[in-house]
Amino acid sequence: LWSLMSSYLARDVSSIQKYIVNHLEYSLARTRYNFDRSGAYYATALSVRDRLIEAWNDTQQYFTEKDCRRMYYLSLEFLMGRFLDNALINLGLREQYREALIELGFDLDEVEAEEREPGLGNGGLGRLAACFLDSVATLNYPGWGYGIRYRYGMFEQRIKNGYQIELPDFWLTRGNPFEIERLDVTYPVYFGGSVSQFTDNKGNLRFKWEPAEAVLAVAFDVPVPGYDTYNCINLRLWDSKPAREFDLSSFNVGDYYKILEMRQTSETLSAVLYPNDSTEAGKELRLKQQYFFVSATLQDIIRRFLKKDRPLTQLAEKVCIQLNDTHPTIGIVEMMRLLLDEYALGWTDAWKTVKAVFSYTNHTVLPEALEKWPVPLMERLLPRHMQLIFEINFRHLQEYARLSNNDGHLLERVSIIEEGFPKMVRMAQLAVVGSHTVNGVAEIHSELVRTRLFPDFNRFEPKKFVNITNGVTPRRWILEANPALSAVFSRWTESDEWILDLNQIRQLEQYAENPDLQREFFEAKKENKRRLAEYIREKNGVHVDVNALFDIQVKRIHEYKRQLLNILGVIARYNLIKSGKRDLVPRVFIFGGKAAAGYAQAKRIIRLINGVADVVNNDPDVGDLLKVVFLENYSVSLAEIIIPASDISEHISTAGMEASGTSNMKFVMNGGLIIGTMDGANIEIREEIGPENIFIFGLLAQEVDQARNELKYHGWKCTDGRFQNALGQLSRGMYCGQDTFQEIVRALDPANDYYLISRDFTSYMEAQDRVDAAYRDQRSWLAKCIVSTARMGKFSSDRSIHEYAERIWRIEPCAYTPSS
Ligand code: DL6
Repeated sequence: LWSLMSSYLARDVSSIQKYIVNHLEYSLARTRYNFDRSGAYYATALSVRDRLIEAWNDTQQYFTEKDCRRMYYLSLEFLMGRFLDNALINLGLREQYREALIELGFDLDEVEAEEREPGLGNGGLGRLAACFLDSVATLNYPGWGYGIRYRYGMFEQRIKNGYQIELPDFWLTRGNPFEIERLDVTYPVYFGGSVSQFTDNKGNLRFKWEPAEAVLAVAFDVPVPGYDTYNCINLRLWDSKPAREFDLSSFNVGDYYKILEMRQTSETLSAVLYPNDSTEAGKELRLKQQYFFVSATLQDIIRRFLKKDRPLTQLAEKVCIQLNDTHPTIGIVEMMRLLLDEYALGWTDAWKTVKAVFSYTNHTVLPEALEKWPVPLMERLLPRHMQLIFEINFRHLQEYARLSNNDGHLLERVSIIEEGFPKMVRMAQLAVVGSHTVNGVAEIHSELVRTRLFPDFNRFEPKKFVNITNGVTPRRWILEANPALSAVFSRWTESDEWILDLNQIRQLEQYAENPDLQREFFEAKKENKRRLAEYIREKNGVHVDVNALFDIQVKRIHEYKRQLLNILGVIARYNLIKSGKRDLVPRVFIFGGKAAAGYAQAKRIIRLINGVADVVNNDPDVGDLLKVVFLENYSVSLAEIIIPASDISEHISTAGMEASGTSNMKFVMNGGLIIGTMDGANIEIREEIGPENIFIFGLLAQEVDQARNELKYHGWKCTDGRFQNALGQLSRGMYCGQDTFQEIVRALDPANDYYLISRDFTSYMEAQDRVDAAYRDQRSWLAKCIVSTARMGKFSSDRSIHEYAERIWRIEPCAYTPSS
């Protein structure tokens, strides 16, 4: 068997062709007469998957042999983007495949475009998880991702008459060639029922959960290859299927249709991804999803650990688990249940183990995004877990009572249970109590986590709180998205090392004024702008001039991200042109992003942007001086076209509200400058690239509270004529329908302007003037772009992952080489 299995797939072009054609014939059952582009995609993808499986098997076997300490990244979202291109790049086989396909009559880029992107995430948090997996694999760390295989990903956004329409995203219509269904890896997951007590044969009081419902979790594995390494790690996604356990009892009472109904309900469990930014509190299915995924994952982790004969008290020596936000926090309680009820550990040992295993990343300080679950719901769905939460809380409060000399107010704040009707379980408090380390995702955010979210915990356990600033993978976000600039990096650093060590591009800084490098930078940008302009022409039917300044804001539509401030600035610019001013820098404002389906105000903002686009783009007085474009259905693959084409991108959240942002990093790495507030990672980007290379405006986080008070109670009002003029136009319905403008104008009233748009408006416009002035001097602009890009090494996710590995996970690289 070994000799049959151990020959590796060849890497030469003609072998690759054979593999592709083999899949065409035997996996797809097609002939050369129906070898179309879609067939070419599937056959190519399956041939690549074979290689990934090869590397995956060897890597996993090696991790097992070495018995290395492993990290598991638990996340309800993984926004992976398309697989094929990324896999070919990481395997170092892109050119061979390109050639192989040419001879078969296909263009690799076109074949890659056949792939339907899995949208298994909302935005930054899910994309961060994907970047982290790329870095974990590349740096040879023994880690896995765990998540849910949603059958419906993030909805598909269409724009109809200026309004957002949501369509279901059934991304699996034609299957996913990059996953492996593991019918041999399944676990039952239980819900409901009751808890009974008994005394075991050692005289200890024990608890037994007798659930009322069962579903089966089935594993789907997605291999994640590292760049320039043989290591290939795993993203294990759970799908829900009906379990047979309770079928027989229903069958006995003759209710055949009830069985079928229950079976169908089980399948809906992993059906749909929930939005993260509308108030979804109390969604029963969401809580069930969280528990479903966590329960299957922990059973899987424990089974793997116990393959070697050893006690579970040693679990923390070999296993660490990172909670990506609070969504998987019920895992802390599930681990306690497993250790206490299934493996009969005592409380002290079990709790010590749990706290040594888990760590938690916080991704938001927005109060409305902090998860809470009603106690009655939790009692009904997970009765044993609710008992355990009360017990964990009781012991935690005893400890904090001792530490704080019985400070009642403090105890109320640190309690996992929030009093009220109904009582609520605070998942963030639970995550802090059950973890050994809590991290924020940028310096300012981690400071706010310490001082605003968890000041009492920070007072008594300051060492628990750390910062690890986010990062993004240069493989997808430079090498794959921007071949033109990648070539410039390699030429001017005389090597490809920057792909694995982004600090290498610092070498470009010394040539910032060099006309040759400037020309190459300029040409690369121009090529990327052309690509985007072509996309805009095709999708929106709008012609944009590639010599204009491309000003881009792409991210989820949310009031705190302030797309409204941007579009008010556009209106002011339009009015300036209408008043006869012609010597402006021509600009194209490009927007993209989805609004949560239930978030009415965000949807109105989309309507307004499209309304302004309609007026501006059709006004003959304006010409190429100003264009406005809203690109529908923003996604990872669209981001790969948009980001490399920016001259300026906007990261303009109300200070203190954006935890980090990660697109800000991608834009600067791709040779664009940014306009932004002192918020999230903008602050660290400014530190790295220098204040002279970033257009900062607006209030600081520490000024925000007072500014809100001034607006609400002390009559502060924006007297800027441009702002008032724009408001007047909105009120007259110049850009959009009545329902839209009324609510927007109301939100901009000083009494309601929570996001401080009116307050930051003038400062924003001044910053935009500085952008115009800087852009006019193209040589100095290019020098700024070069210097900024060259200084972005810190923001590689490789740096973030090294920090996590060293400071939180304490794991070591474990690289497999095929000859070893
Ligand atoms: O850390 C990744 C990403 C940050 O860059 C964004 O600033 C932040 O808004 C986002 N947070 C979330 C939180 N969602 N929930 N719940 O998506 O995380």
